[in-house]
Amino acid sequence: MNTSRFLQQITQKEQLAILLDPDKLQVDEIARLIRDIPTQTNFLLIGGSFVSKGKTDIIVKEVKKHTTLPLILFPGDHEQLSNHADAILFLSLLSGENAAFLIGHHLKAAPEIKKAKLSVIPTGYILIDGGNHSSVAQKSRTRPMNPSDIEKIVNTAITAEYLGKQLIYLEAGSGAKTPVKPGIIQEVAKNVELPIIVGGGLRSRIQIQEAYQAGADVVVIGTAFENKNLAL
Ligand code: 1GP
Repeated sequence: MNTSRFLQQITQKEQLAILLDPDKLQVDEIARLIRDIPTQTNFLLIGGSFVSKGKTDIIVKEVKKHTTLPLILFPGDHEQLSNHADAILFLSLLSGENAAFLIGHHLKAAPEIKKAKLSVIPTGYILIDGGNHSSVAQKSRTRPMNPSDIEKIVNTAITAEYLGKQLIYLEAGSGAKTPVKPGIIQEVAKNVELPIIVGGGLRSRIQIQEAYQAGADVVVIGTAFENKNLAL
């Protein structure tokens, strides 16, 4: 499917994405895991900060056997690719100034992505402090943005739009103590035209509803699903 149609499909109002981290999964548990995916789920993200080479493709192939949900790569680096996925979030970590995460991994991955014919979704990825030392911060060696500095967060999102990104991902980090606050989502939504994904630390129905009401088009749940702790 072409990228803009795909993007439209996955960012319709109030979408729910479940994140699977290949690093934490074994092939023989995938069938059961897929059965546990909430019926409201619109698509799956697959990725993590620390995934060994080749594991992503193994897990993607297995997941595809058990579900027809769209499957989108959410890679922590250039090695987390699979030509069996439907699309890839081509993430630029705009909250930090580590060149490897702004263009480095991208350059290494581009020829493989081209061959794989994935839909590529240019995504402005913004890490906001969620109260713990997130794996994204560790892996990228960048500092998250201060949630109190809403102006800078909004300006980063506006910059993402001007850079031609097609999606904004507001990330509090996996297992965040404090998810991205509705006030931040609201200000970003007010100032950019792009669809917004929000993830990190969301675990309750109320938090998810608040994120949607504030302007999130997509909410991502990883840890709460893994821990069977998701209260929808
Ligand atoms: C992490 O935004 C995702 O990259 C999901 O976070 O694991 O805390 O749900 P959680």
